[in-house]
Amino acid sequence: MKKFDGIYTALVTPFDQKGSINSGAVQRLVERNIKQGVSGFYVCGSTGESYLLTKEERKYLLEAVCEAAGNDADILVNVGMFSTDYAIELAKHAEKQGVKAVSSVPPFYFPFTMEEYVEYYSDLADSADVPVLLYNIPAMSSVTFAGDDLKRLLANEKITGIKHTSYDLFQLQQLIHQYPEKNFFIGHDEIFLSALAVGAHAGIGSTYNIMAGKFIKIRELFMQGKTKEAAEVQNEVNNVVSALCRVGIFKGIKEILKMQGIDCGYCRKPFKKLDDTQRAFLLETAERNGL
Ligand code: NAY
Repeated sequence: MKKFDGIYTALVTPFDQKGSINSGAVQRLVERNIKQGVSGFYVCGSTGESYLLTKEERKYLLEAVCEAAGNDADILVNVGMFSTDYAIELAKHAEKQGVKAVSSVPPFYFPFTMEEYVEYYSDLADSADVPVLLYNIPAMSSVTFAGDDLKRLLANEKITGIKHTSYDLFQLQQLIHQYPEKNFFIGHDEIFLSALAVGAHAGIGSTYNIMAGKFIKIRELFMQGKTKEAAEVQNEVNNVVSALCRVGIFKGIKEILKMQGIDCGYCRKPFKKLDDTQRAFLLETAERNGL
């Protein structure tokens, strides 16, 4: 089983002025992140506005990212939506693109039973020859994987890990200890250092788009035992995350990317554009924290 290590940028989806996917910007963003030292990319996540994309756009975006990354990065992709068939179609497409794993949010909107979620993930695991990562994001999905349900899910050899987008570090620590052979990605950038301290080896994050170098530095300092210095870099990260949370994370990341020279357009409606006050506050915070 592949063990994932390092940081994986949850890519934004760049749009051009007409609102179509901008493959040139995809390429620039992917190349810049690879130069900064990321291990790979997480495509079509929440950050990628995947639920505002059509199925064809999701496939096109994945193909553009795979082409831009070549053999220089691992590609992971979220295939989740409402239905099993939809996710299976995307998983089969992803397998053909050579991704290293597919992940999926639990099917949402309808309140499915845990039995149904468990069957969903085993259907997905059976559908394509590619490892599956569970996506634990209770704040958005209202589903928390734990206890015996998780045991059943992780007993499936093709389910090789979890993207843990939760602030519950107690649960993360226990899981890492109980399932040493599986992969655990921390999905909240603001607790990246804390997650390393409880044994996480990898992260998937939206703010890596704009500051991958800071996360790589945190990891390096942590591995050298320099936790005080690592905490200082995490503090800079958190000042930016805090400003992003105030104005809207994905919209804000796209504004900062524009400031950094990679125009990724605006998030799709119903997201609104930042107003001038929000933009000035965000960019000033970003600059003050070394971006
Ligand atoms: C996704 O699907 O793109 C992710 O989950 C990436 C991880 C991000 N989670 C969410 C829900 O946005 O980077 C985090 C998050 O934006 C950051 O920690 C701020 O809370």
